[in-house]
Amino acid sequence: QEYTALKLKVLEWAPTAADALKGKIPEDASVFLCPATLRPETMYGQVCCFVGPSLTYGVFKASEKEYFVITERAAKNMAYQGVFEKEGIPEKAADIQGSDLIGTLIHAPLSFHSQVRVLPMDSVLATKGTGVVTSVPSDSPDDYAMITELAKKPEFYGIKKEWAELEIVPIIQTPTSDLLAPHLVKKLKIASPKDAKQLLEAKELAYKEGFYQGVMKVGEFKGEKVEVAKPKVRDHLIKNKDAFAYSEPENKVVSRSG
Ligand code: ZZB
Repeated sequence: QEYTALKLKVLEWAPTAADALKGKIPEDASVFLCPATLRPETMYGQVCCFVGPSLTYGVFKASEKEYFVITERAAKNMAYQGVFEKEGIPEKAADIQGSDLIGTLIHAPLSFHSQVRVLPMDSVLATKGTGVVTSVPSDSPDDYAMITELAKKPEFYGIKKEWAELEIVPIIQTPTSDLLAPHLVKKLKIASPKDAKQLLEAKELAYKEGFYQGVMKVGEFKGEKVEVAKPKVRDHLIKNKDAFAYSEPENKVVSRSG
């Protein structure tokens, strides 16, 4: 899997994260949450960034001045892909629990909402991507279901309601909708993030319709087909150093080789 890993710069740590990281990262370094995405063209619509509250993340040194928050597994893969200044073994500055990251304020490149929060999603897999997921509810049914749930029960999730209420702006037009994910969630009668089977179906439909029939409604490549715009947005992000290429070994090369 060839992902685009985004760099969401930390602007202000949640108090729990600040405590956990105290003295472990140089004062003058930038720290980024790095979600892996297959949909770089949707980055205009980011409204938050999900982490698994029960997952453990590492803060890894990418260079003298840059640190990445990702899973250990992703860091090991990246260390062999020339992502870090030092090849081979990733250098970990600290561990941090997903739950401690909730509420951290980050910068989301390209998004209408340039500042978004880190929010919890239980279904984030430790075994996929970087364990960090940027949220685009206009075009990802999973994200729409989760953000709706968070806005409904902010106390239960230990967040502020307004963190989950950023406007969902249409970014891609398809024959059926310019807000494809909300449309599919309604159509398939998905009531919560627990409706896993229907969400999987919605995701497959959204991928197909978005990719083959979508047209960009916003951004530098407005009016272009998604198929055409996707690599252009990706290149633009990478050129600006707001993202980098990250590929995932299909069949668990890392665990097999130890
Ligand atoms: C932003 C985005 C916008 C995504 C969209 C999708 C969509 P897949 O599709 O299952 O092969 N993702 C990445 N890592 C994880 C993880 N560890 N746990 C759970 N979800 C994860 O996986 C690729 C997509 O799943 C990624 O692309 C990411 O969400 C999420 F409009 O990033 B995506 C129709 C989907 N639309």
